[in-house]
Amino acid sequence: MKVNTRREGAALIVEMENAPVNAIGQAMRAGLAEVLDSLPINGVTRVVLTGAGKAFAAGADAREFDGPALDPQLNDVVNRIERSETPWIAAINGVALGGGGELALACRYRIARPGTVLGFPEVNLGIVPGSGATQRLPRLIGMKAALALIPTGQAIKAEEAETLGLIDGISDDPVQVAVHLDEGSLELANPICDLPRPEREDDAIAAAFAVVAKKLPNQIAPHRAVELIAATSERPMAEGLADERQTFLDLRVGDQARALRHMFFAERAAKAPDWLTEAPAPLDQIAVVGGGTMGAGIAYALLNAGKRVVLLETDAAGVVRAQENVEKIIDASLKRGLISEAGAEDRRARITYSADYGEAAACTLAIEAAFESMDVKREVFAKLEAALPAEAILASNTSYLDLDEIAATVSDPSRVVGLHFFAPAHIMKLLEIVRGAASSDRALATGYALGKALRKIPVLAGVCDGFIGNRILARYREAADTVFMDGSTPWEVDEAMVDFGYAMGPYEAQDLSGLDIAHANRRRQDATRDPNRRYIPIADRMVELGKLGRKTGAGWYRYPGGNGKVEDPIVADLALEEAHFAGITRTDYGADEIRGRLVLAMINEACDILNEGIAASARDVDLVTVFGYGFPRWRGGLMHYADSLGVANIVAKLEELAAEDPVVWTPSPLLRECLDKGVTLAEVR
Ligand code: 3H9
Repeated sequence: MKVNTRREGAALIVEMENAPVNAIGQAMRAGLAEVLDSLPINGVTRVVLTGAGKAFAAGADAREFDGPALDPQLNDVVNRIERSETPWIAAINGVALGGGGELALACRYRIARPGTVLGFPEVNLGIVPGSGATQRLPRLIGMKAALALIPTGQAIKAEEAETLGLIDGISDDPVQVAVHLDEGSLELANPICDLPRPEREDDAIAAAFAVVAKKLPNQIAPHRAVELIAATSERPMAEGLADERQTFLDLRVGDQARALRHMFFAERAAKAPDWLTEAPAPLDQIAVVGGGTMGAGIAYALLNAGKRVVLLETDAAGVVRAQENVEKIIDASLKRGLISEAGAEDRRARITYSADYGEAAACTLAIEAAFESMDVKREVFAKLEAALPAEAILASNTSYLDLDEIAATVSDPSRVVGLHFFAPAHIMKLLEIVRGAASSDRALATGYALGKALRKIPVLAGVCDGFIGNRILARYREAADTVFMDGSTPWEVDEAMVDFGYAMGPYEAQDLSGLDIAHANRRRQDATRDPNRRYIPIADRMVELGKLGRKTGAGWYRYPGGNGKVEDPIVADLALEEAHFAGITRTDYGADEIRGRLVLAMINEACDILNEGIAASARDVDLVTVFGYGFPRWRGGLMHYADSLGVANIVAKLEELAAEDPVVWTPSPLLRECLDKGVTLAEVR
């Protein structure tokens, strides 16, 4: 990490270098301070600040945020640049984010390459900008425009930045433009600190509070960002800067910032492990089997990634349905402006629908997303084996069936791997790559390569009922049903979990996916269920009553007119009845107890999953829960949250609950291991 300088005529070119994105760490700040110390330099009339490689600077080095703030501080460097007698010009050669954008705001003049991304994404790390963006940006582009960017972390392209007045020009060679900028333009450019305070815009402030409450609920930083920007019209710059700095420092050490930082780095660490050196199968032509919701979503995700797709169905009617399902997604994407008409046509040109597996003869990967029945899978895999080249990888999207049993249906089971997508498959980022007993490294590498092509978050999982995510989900739902049977209502449970940070509670979510799906799953598990484990029959009663969720107009809630949900007293009565039959005296659980039980049930199961090696690390569980199951990102994922509670506290509460039901609540051996070793869950696995 360094700062390179060179002279070009009357310009001193200062280049920040810290591959790959020029994150601004201590050494870089020290380098910039050294340049400032060296000024004025005889014959130098301007300093041109730029970045080495493809980035200008992606912001402060977030890796430093776990320790104390080290001198020199970025805000001091930024303030000095702004006040420098030798004017600084930002030649924004590539991405300028966070502290990178703040350095640019300290300059008198800003020129960016076409298409360059600029923004202040600090809220995504649970902090507000700490080097003046909340104060300088409103002065430069107005309060309303600043409120549209900083509180949501919204990044924009150079073209829009120019329209807003955030930058002064666009050029393919910003450094040369800066070197040759006429003195007049430079002299006219005031430092932002000398600009008048922005006008107060009450409507924009109210709108910004509403947006962050809706889009980033429960998060402190976005709300504080709005407050800091709103106050710019009322107080001097120095006062605003001091408040911003203190807010940044306070938030930086807070739980939300720690959790979001953890997720930021976890997301980037989600890639093929180093031991996986085998080359993947080519991914140009891919077969998808089954054109239902999941298969159509997978096919569309592949089309988005530029692949050719053969979507296979059982018969002509299935082919028509498959095409309709893909067309629905294309239409929705067109309506939302995500793709153009030409983009839609391009996608249509790359997909073939057929009931003839022979159409897939050139495919090197097949993803089966057919009906969840072993007989169906057996038939599909036999047909795939016969039709595709011998070296093609055969993947199953099964959610619950035994991948090893599926693999055993083909003569070379090493070709088989699980690729578990989440609905809607073209939107949800998680991809569980399920490693069967025989899965070859090539099959796994193909899964990772596909994950990369689709920009998914890949997580390796072992074979068990439900893999990582659905296994945790099953315990979450079991705990919810138990709380419901023993004292609460579904809406109390949902409210408790929404307050925790989920977008919706377990009952509303089940209404969306359909109660029949979980029901079919329970029937499949009847033969293997632990007879000592308590079984809550209310969901079965719901299915008997035809209350399958939104699709039937009623599930745990009623949806009159197909719209907003209303509580259904009949559902609450079902619990009263079942509890009466079972001789249970119901208890009135408060929201804290409900939340505690549901979250602990998940943590305990996740610990077993880690202990059995089904998930490789606590970080992987965090990725699964956040990217596949809506666990609040700002809590850092299930295991990060568990560590914030403390293993000893978790064990104590589980032991208390185990007195009630030892089968469900006995602490996982992994928790005991953590206690014995005195380590956290993140440290133990
Ligand atoms: C801030 O600026 C606070 C200031 O207001 C105040 C300070 C006083 N730090 O994403 P990629 C690493 S807060 C450390 O895979 P891409 C990343 O971990 C900051 N490391 O590439 C990865 O490492 P590895 C505000 C960082 O091309 C490598 O760089 N800024 C940072 O897909 C490549 O990253 C942000 O929040 C960082 N700030 O995307 C911007 N950024 O190779 C965060 C990246 O070891 N960054 N790394 O896995 C991004 O949004 C994307 O990285 C970016 C590139 C769009 C730049």
